[in-house]
Amino acid sequence: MLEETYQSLVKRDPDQPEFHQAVREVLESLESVLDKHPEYRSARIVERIIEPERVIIFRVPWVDDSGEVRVNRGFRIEANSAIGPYKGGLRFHPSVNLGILKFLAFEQIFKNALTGIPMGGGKGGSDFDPKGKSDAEVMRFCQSFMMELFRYIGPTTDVPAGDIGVGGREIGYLFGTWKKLRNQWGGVLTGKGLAYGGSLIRPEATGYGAVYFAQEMLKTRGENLEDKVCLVSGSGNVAQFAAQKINQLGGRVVTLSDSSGCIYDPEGIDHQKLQWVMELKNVRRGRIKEYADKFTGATYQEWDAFNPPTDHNPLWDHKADCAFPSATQNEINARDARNLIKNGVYLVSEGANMPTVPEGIEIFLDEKILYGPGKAANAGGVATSGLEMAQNAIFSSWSREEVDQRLHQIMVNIHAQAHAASEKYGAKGNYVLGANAAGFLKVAEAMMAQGVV
Ligand code: NDP
Ligand code: 2IT
Repeated sequence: MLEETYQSLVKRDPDQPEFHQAVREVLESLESVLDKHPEYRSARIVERIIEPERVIIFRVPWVDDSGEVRVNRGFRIEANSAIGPYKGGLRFHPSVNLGILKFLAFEQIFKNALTGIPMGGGKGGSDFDPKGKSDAEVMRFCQSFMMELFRYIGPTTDVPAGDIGVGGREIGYLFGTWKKLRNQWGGVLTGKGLAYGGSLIRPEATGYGAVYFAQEMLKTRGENLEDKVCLVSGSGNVAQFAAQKINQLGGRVVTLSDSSGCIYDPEGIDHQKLQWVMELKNVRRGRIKEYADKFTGATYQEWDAFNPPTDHNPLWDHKADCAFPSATQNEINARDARNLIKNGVYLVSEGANMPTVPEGIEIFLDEKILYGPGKAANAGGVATSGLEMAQNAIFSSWSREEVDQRLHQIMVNIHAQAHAASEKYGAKGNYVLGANAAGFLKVAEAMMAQGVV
């Protein structure tokens, strides 16, 4: 039955491989859940969840600094609103297409359910590449993007946030345009600056959350992060704050990357070096390559941005204990997964969305390492977006300590839920099955209560 559902999805949208991949992983987890809940089969809950409630595609014209008119494509996938307003990030990257955003929106449904905050699933973005663009160009693009998107979003309807290529700068421009068009202030976007309704800890939340999730997994074996050697990929928002939290907890981060290549620093990317990386990536918008020129003992390996390593990714081929993939989807292939195991890695906590290919996941599960899939491990970002929405709704703001403590508790709860569900459905310690089952059950229950809508 689920195989049939999957095949009809592939037939309907043959050109969306990432979406197929994300759906397949969830369907594989659901057999035993649906055996216990035949009512979900007859109500076609699965078929309804995999079909987005609404897909919006629009033209985004803008004028570059030399006066040329450019045209990009904008998207918003409103995947599921059973438990709350659509919620999920915006991605600006040349690789963005409908299939990639549908996979992200689909994962977001379950991730958001796991946070315990009433948020439905959504995702959006554009094939616009902010890299190499001036601030003025990025602003004009964001204004044009919002001139269309504003019709569909609102603080209790659909609340976008950041993702790859969308950080504080972009959220600021998007928010300013929405406010002007609506003549209204509202918590319609999260990841806002502190000066205009943002939440403390939101920038840190995804990376910190992935590390809190790792701590919980380690606890099940009576261990912690002290002295653990950690591989982190990416050097953007998630990677930076995952590295910061690992350092705070006594671990040693030895790698970072961007779409051009990766660096390896066996002595560790300590607090001071990380501050330098943050300035490099967030202020100067430079390349990670410069790290190896700046710090002796570090090495750099280049790859082609539009032809990233398909054979294997050298970042995953170093001796280590833990890995925190925090760049993008499918950045760990089967060979990388085997290299990780061979080099001693026994914990993988995914800061990125779907960074491991299905064969890689199989290897991690077969080897019984501590493997935290993205929809559980990186849920701290959207959870703290939920906390930002709550603060906006009551026109208040909480202290750093308060938000961090709530984030920590949410990650502890997500771990506990995923662990408990894995046990209940006969695969103790399999967080893939646990997270998929626990997230699905919440959404399914809400959908059953609301009838066929
Ligand atoms: P950023 O844009 O801040 O950073 C992305 C990093 O990954 C950059 O270093 C970028 O390199 C690198 N990267 C992007 N695309 C590729 C690619 N195709 N190949 C190799 N490297 C690439 O994004 P975030 O840190 O926010 O997002 C990273 C991951 O975390 C994504 O999978 C995202 O979906 C996920 N995530 C983000 C959350 C958030 O709150 N921001 C929440 C949950 C998950 P370069 O500088 O060259 O572009
Ligand atoms: O993938 C994700 O969870 C995000 N990019 C964050 C979404 C959000 O609404 O904060």
